[in-house]
Amino acid sequence: MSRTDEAIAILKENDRGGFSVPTRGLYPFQWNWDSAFAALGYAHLDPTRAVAELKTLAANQWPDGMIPHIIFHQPDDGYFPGPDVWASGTMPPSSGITQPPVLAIAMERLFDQIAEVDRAPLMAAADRWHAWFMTARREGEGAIHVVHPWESGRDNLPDWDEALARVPADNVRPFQRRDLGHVDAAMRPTKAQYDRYIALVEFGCGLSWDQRAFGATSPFRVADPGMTAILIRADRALATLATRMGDAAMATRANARADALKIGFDTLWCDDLGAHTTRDCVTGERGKGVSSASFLAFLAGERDPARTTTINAHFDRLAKSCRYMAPSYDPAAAMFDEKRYWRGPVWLVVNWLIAMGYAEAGDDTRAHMLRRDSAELVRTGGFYEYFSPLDGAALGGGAFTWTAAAWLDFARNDGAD
Ligand code: 9WN
Repeated sequence: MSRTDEAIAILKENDRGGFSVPTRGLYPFQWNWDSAFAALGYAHLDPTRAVAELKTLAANQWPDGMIPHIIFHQPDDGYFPGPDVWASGTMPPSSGITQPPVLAIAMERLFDQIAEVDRAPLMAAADRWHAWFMTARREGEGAIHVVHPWESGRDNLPDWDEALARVPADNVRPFQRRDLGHVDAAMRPTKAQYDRYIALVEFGCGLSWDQRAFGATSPFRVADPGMTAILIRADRALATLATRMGDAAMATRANARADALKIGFDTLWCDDLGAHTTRDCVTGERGKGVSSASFLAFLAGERDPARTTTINAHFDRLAKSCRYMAPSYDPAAAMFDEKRYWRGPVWLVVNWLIAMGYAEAGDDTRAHMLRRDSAELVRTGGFYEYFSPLDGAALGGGAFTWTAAAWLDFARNDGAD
């Protein structure tokens, strides 16, 4: 079977009818940014199914505008924390945090391919969600902050460590992790981190999931270049679609948010590091190292020549020290861990977004390098969740939806199949 046939089989296997699961067993529900990427994969088999994925996501928008990070369509005790722990009161149940808003980026691509979609409801949902970020996850004129590491999608990134360590976790109700029944503990977050992940869920519950209050008072509030860059690009996508539909008011709103957020994104520039990095909203502490989110600057519209030079110097340095780009964290940093989730491994969906930014900035060389390395990882390792940047070892869950989608939509364009 070719890798393309395998990717198609994985998408079909993980299709639950109108939504997909990231992988069987480890993640048995619908995840937010996974679904946006999955849609771009389904577009290669069945564009109507692709749009259905986005519609299901949008249909589960909260009244306040948030689109939750997990939608628990059916019961499954193979994952923790389940709906009883989140207790958010929605039907179907959903988690009380969000995830990177890739939705509108996927819409921009999909709507080009399918003429007959009813675009307005999907666009209205994205518009409300993007507006929600500006009030529930932003301080002053700053960047977007996350209130939980899971919200960033890059769960155990070293940049969250200090802020997470401050989260009180002594009174967390006892719980049993399920992830370790599926994946080697050396590839997953630690117990101390999980205790705090759950403490933050309990904190949100204690606020009855009032998202403005959560955004303003969570003991974990960290401004994130990754989330901010993706939202900026998503708002540009929405503005493009709105202009095409003749909805000038929506286009103006989306562009105004993106312009404001670009200024917020600029505040995450760190001269000492020569890259954008996180800022702890509570202490002002900056992230210490270069992460894959640093290379999302071009997706956010970074075009300053001096900054571009230093970001690219980091990129080229990492490319020399890694067999495969892009590691989720700088291998030269003490906190780098080749196998542990977001502390080192390569994730194809992040490569996809970084490459999009590079291509839009006119840097086809680096965009191609990301595509080539992604293709090579799948060709040799298969459709795993993440990969070692040093030797390409395939890690985490197997038969992964977004890795299959990334192959179909992004990596195989390298001609490697
Ligand atoms: C928590 C589904 C998700 C991804 C995230 C990834 C991982 C969940 C977990 O899996 O997170 O949301 O339980 O580890 O970090 O990016 O969306 O694939």
